[in-house]
Amino acid sequence: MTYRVVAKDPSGNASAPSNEVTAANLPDTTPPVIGALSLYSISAATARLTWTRATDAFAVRYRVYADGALVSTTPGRLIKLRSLTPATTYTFTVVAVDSSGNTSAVSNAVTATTPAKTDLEPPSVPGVPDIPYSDGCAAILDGALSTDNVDAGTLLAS
Ligand SMILES: [Ca+2]
Ligand SMILES: [Ca+2]
Repeated sequence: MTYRVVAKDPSGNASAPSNEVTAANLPDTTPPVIGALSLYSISAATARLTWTRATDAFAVRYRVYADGALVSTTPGRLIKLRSLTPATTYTFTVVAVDSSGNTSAVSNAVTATTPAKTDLEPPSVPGVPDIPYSDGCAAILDGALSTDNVDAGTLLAS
């Protein structure tokens, strides 16, 4: 595509056009520079990782690795990994990839050990549900809560 610039004064008088310049759509061949990876929190089964923004002129996504295996790809800078094994040491790294597929160097490695699982007691068996309303397609279940020794607030029905 070619461009010229024309100047106009407040009275509407226009200059002659400038010389012409041509802008090519240059491919992005510059890889991103990865930011610093750090551990935000860890539990027996989960780890939250965060990192500073990679520098690149174009949109980057981040590939997150645990022990060298790709576990997630995200455009954000914070991730929660699930399904980790308790009492296990992991080494996490992240790589930035720009929209042209150029990859950064591997970030600093963060090594962390998940704690042993301490809550070994399952929630109580839910009570028999009351069904105060049913139209054949949907039913409302009532009065069938479980209790748990650690956190009843996160119980999930299934
Ligand atoms: Ca780039
Ligand atoms: Ca429990």
